[in-house]
Amino acid sequence: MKQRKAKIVRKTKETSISVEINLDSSSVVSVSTTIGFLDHMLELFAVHSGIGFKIKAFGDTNIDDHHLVEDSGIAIGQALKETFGDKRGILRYGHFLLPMDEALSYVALDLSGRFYLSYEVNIKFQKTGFNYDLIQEFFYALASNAGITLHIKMIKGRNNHHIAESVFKAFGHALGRAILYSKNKNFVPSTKGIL
Ligand SMILES: [Mn+2]
Repeated sequence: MKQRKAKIVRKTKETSISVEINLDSSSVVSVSTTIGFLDHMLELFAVHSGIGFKIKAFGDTNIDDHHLVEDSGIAIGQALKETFGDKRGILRYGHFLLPMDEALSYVALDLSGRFYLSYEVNIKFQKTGFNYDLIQEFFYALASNAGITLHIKMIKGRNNHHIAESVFKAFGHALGRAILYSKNKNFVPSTKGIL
């Protein structure tokens, strides 16, 4: 069977991003965005989803991290959409409840082709370090470009880093399940016959 892979190169005046995704190979994970925290989260996502994932990104982080985080989400979403293809034979749905020490998050998703984001993650504002508010921007950009119905809910948590990890890992596991092949490889998993 043909491998489901895609490469997206996206350049604007603000950022420059190259993303490669291979749903059928987990052998390559390479992450470099110049934002240490984003690298950490994307690596967790990639390893826990079990997909092949490469990203090289840089941009106007002298302003702040907003453009680069959002544009990375856009490029990853575009690459995912291309790898999904006609979604023939896949499970389509995935969900996962993931503990990270005291933090616990739940992600449920549908590779429906329709975008929806429900994001209920209560991360406290902190003055220094990564702006955790951007995580929502990232998932909005990713899900809207990939056509994913995505529900992300933090059940509990205290430490911001742990909460963020639980969200990215849960997303990885949920996506890793949705892209798996079902028993009937010729079946598009919709009563409409198309996704
Ligand atoms: Mn960590």
